[in-house]
Amino acid sequence: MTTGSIAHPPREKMAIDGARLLDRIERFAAIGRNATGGLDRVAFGDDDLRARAEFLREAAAAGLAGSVDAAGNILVRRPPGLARPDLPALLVGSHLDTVVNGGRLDGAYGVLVALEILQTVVEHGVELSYEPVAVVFANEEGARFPQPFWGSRALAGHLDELPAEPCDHDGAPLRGPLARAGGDLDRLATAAWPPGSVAAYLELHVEQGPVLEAGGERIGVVSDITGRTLLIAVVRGGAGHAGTTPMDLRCDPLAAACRMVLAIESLSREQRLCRVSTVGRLDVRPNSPNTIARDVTLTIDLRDGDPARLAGAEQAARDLVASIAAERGAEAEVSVGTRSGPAHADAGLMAAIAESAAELGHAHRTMPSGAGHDAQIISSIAPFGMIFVPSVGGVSHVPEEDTADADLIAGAEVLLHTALRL
Ligand code: HGY
Ligand code: MN
Ligand code: MN
Repeated sequence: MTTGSIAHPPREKMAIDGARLLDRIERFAAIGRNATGGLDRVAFGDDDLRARAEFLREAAAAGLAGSVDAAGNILVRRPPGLARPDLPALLVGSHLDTVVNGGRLDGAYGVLVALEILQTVVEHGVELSYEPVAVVFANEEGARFPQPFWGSRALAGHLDELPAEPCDHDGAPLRGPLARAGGDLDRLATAAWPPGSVAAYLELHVEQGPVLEAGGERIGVVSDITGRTLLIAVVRGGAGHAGTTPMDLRCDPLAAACRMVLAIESLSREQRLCRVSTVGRLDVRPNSPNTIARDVTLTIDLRDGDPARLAGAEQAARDLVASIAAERGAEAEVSVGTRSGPAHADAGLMAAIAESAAELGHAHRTMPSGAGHDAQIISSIAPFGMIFVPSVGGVSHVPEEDTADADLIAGAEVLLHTALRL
């Protein structure tokens, strides 16, 4: 993407309202906070709905125009009379939903900066080369409804990658909760943006890893986003009494699943078939101390920057589930939760981010993302740029997730200057 800006106040005169941003971050950090300080704001749950409503209230109070599309994505635009719908959009955003017991910044930071940027542009009477639109993508994490990147897939028109009747891990349908959020499963196709309508997508996010903190840089210029495959394996055995069923007559799916967990870890740790491999969720039924389990569901999260390695790791995972189940006389079936290919950031946007960081005096480095992001889905319809700020201790998806205020503000300033460059 080439950069070239039209006339507006000099960049050095433009600044976000840092106090306003930090205040919003703290207020949203309280929505869905649990007793241990983590956030349980899983997509389309009550707390997610509260955060979404609050975001729309903040946008309205700032004189901006908020709306919700059929996928449940929130879109915020400049008010009528100012907005230029004839221009391609500069989409800026992230997500508000969290994992279970997650952190206050993963996603929320990016959407609150997007709101701040839009408000700042309007307050300064700035005209950009593209129409700025803030976006809150629905269900990025897939923590309850295992269709991660739900909203960005719909906006990008990837409806073939979404189940017709999505359900959560317990089989509860998405239809109702989506409607409560303002979406409409029957009109999902209307959420797709026409080709050419998005000039670029920018996302600001906490790094969620240790690289920037260890290197002493304040800004990460993301070059690539990892590919990710999420498989759902169901292992079925024979439930029974833990005290009376002889060991040689058992078909214990939980014991089989435990062997699968270690074998999945080995795919990356020992065999190096992919960069990382994780079983993060195990659902045991009936999950009773003195009952041999009837069936077990496990999630298999595989990641790598190379699609061929990812495909090889997926086949190896399928093979090990089948062989361990067969050894134990259990049945097993594996389905795909999601597959998202690796994505490369746009070189022009990377350069604009790096120039903005340098102009603002922030040390920066180019780096890949081991986490998945909506940007990799949007990359199929528009060039993307992604900015990281350091994560304290390199941790995320935990209550301890944190970033220094100065870094939070620096990231927002770099994003603003990047948008002004386009
Ligand atoms: O799982 C991920 O990489 C991201 O946090 N959704
Ligand atoms: Mn996350
Ligand atoms: Mn995220």
